[in-house]
Amino acid sequence: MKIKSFTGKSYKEALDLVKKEFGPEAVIIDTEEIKGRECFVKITAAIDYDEDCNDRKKEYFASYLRSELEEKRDCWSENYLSKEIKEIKNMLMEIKSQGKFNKNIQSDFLSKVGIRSEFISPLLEDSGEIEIYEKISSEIKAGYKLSNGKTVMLVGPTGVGKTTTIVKLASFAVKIGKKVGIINLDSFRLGAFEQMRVFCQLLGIPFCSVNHVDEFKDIYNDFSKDKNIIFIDTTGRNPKDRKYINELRKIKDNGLPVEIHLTVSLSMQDEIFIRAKDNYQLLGIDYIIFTKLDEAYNYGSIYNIFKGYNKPVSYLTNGQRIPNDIQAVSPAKLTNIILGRGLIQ
Ligand SMILES: Nc1nc2c(ncn2[C@@H]2O[C@H](COP(=O)(O)OP(=O)(O)O)[C@@H](O)[C@H]2O)c(=O)[nH]1
Ligand SMILES: [Mg+2]
Repeated sequence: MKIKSFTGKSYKEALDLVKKEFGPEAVIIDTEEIKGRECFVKITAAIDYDEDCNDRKKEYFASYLRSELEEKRDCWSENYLSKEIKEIKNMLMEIKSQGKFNKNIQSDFLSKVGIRSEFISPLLEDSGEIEIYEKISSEIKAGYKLSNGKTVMLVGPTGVGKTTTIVKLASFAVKIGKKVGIINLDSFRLGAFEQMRVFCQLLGIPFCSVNHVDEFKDIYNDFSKDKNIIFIDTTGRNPKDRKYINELRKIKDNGLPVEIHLTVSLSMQDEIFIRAKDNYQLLGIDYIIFTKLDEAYNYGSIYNIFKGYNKPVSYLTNGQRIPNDIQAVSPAKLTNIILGRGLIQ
């Protein structure tokens, strides 16, 4: 309990002083009017005041503040602030590099589908995923129609599937009512002639063999007279063999209306065909056929080789079944295949 007297010129003035110091809880104990030269009023008031309790409260509050400050002290330290600023900076950098980040993902994706590194950067320039698709599909040329008057010659290394592809195409042409003939220039390889002869017998397709390119023109003119479409199967020899390339060249040099389809197997490294480009181009490649898609893990090589030769893709083959495993495709479908999003059925 605390007791104190307050004096004022009037009762009100003294009471105001009581209220001010003791608050509304104050209890008036005594009031006295003191008269003299000047009159004043003395009020004695008391308040229930637990000093100890107040001190405990103060101490509790002070320790609470101390612990709060202790806890937050790190927050205001220079290290803490610079760490925070660094984190914000990193976040901003990450947002800024989001574009670059996406580019890395796209670049990884394109190399996974087998597109060579030299072709990846141009595809990524100002490109999102849709733009990459659009760039490839607007760039790549594909599609072919077997029609009357065509002479289709397949060239390419041994074992890529030239003979098999010709048999597939010839059977298809027969099926749609075309008069077809096959000329074999593959007599160099033991058994190649026999293989083709058996196929032609089975399919009822006229067949002839040319042993030397110099005889070709005369035999061709005679053989093609009553036919709509002629297929020429060639020896698969090493494209580095310039003599072989020069021999084959004579066929086109003779002015015959021959379309040359370079046959590329996806089960072989595209490097082989890219390095052989100069030699094959001497032949005057008109189209590219990609074979053995069923044996490939990715299809980016189609784009790589297209970029090397810049010739339309006439056919894709995806198996050994004759005549089913072959088809011509549109640029859109081929782009999906290259990007691993669509498969040839
Ligand atoms: N898996 C698969 N094998 C094929 C394909 N095309 C051809 N082949 C096979 O490849 C091998 C060589 O084919 P061939 O036509 O003799 O090749 P060529 O030497 O270029 O005439 C044969 O066993 C064919 O059955 C294809 O698209 N997929
Ligand atoms: Mg062959």
